[in-house]
Amino acid sequence: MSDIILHHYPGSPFAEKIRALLGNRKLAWQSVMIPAVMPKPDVVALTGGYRRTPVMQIGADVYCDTALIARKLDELSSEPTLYPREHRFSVEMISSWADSTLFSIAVALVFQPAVIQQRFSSPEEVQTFVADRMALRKNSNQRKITLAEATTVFENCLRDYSAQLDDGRPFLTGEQPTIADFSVYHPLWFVRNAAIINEKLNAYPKVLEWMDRIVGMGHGSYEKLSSTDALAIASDSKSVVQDGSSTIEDIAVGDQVEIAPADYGIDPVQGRLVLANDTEMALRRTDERAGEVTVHFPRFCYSIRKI
Ligand SMILES: N[C@@H](CCC(=O)N[C@@H](CS)C(=O)NCC(=O)O)C(=O)O
Repeated sequence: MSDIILHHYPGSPFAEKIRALLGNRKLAWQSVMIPAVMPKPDVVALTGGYRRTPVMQIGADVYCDTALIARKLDELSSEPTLYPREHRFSVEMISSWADSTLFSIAVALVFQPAVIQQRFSSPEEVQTFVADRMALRKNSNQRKITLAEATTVFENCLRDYSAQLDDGRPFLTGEQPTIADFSVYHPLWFVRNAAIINEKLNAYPKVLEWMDRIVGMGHGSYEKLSSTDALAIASDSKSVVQDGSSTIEDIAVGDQVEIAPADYGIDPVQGRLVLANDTEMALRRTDERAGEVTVHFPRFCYSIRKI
């Protein structure tokens, strides 16, 4: 059985980014279904407070944020890298833009009242979801994109991307898919799966063909796992991370720290710092049910402070 465990739910675009990557990387994994709204007691037992979706677990190591999860999957697979040296800067920049700006544009389109009402079966469900997402955005520094702005910018993006695909390239930067393809794919997947607005994509067959190339990669082979069993796996395992070093001024390995997303879903996680380098930070914490776990975060877009 594979050691990779993905905690996710079907409708999550960021989870779809990772499911598609698992297909592309030809990796086997275990699938734990989690709630789309709080409370998420089993997720929080693993992460220590981080609530966003998806989360990847390998034994007693818990990886937060798809920017970091994608890098880990790249390391674990023998497929051609998603971060080719000759395009690395461009694909990292496109990926970062798509995961933040393009995703926010898709959210503005998909969460407009007419579309959201089609997603849920009762007004109560709509209310619960909207209240949960308002809590997710509490203290967020992200600018809220209006529907009018999102509509125009989304159309511009599709038009320009379609024109770029006119030269017959199968993927965004050429013959091979890179991380940029998967980051641009998931917000478009979100729109394509939404009622009413999915028609927007029909005018761009080249973009749809490119999406279908990613859909065709599948999700890799997976088996279902319960969240209780995932917690037991964490508690029976030992983290692969040993104390490393810290590149953060005034914060050393061994210090008690608090790490939190810097954009939204700002739920802090506390523990003992075990490593902090240019791309990743990790802390160790103990939970009654998950045991001793190491929780990993990207360096970018996460705040860290000594407590
Ligand atoms: N930067 C994060 C963003 C993750 C994110 O925003 N995920 C959405 C779902 S697609 C989320 O967490 N929504 C609230 C929730 O699932 O509780 C990442 O790349 O993983």
